[in-house]
Amino acid sequence: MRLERVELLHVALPLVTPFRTSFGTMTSKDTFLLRVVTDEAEGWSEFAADPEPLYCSEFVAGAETVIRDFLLPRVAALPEPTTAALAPAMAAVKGHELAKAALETALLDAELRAYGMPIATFLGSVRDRVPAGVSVGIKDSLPELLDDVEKYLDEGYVRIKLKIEPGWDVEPVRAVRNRFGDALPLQVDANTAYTLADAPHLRKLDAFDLLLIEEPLAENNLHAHAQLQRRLTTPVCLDESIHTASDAASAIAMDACRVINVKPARVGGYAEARRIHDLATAHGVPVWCGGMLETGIGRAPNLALAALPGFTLPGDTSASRRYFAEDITEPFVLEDGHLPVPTTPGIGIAPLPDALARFTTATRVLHS
Ligand code: OSB
Ligand code: MG
Repeated sequence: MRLERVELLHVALPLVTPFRTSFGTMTSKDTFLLRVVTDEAEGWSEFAADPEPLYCSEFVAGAETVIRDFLLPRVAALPEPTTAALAPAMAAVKGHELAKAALETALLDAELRAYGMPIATFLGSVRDRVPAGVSVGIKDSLPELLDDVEKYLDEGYVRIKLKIEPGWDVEPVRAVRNRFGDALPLQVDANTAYTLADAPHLRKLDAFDLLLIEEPLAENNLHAHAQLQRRLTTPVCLDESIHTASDAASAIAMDACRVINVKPARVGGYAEARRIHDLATAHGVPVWCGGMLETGIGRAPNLALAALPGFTLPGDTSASRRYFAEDITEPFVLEDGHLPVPTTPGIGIAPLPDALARFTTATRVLHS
């Protein structure tokens, strides 16, 4: 496979409703897509983070620079830019997992298309559809939250995740439990908003039989998460703190988490995501597939990953209309609480030319 061209397309898609978390409020998905052209096939990917480094340290303009100046030159210098060769070639560049994931996934898409192989087959997926959960943002009032949760349950979502922060935690969880009952699969995500001093308060959540509490403490503080886990019966789940399979190994060894949110972008791509799945599964630690409000380009391969056998908890892989009135691809539609795993070669989806033209704000040729 010879790399002939790499394009970076800035896109901006309005969200159907603002999404508020402990780190900020998003009203649109502003990111970039990568399009690679090889002598055998074309491939697509989506950068998962945002214009501002609030969820993680990476951000759109930074990732564009890192890909253009540091990652792509190393990849273009490879005699054969196969997916397997990519991570070793990029390893000298520290961190920047989301930027690396974008480049690796676009080339993986092209490589798999050249082989005629769906990503689900490549990864070892065992299901043709996956149960869909939904991540519900912080609201201005409890009635507003209950209305939103009710709407999502009516649509068929099988699990609810509530975003929490100090001042919006025990009461919203109590309100949702009171209204929708103890059988509802329910979990919370703090996006690093608490400290160990909040442990007595967070213990109050133990009364509500939550599936997990996601990233309650500072990013990368495995020791603090392990100390918190000792004081909670609710399983701690890590998101932001897991950047590599090695992080996952440390976290499991320290009992810093009993569940892992696997976001392929956050861990440098699908190869590393599968390693984390394998490692966690070998330790009896359940994993689930997180989300970053992706367009269909990022969502399609995530659905394939979520169909691996160790993904035993519903993910944040919601239907396209939960995010966008119009997506950049054919939309993913919820059916009986599930989304289909793409079956065509590569990531199994591509932008619709019309929608792409309308949502693209700038195009840059990075390599030709
Ligand atoms: O912490 O999981 C998170 C969205 C953007 C950034 C971080 C997170 C999220 C979500 C929503 O919780 C996941 C989704 O629906 O894509
Ligand atoms: Mg999270």
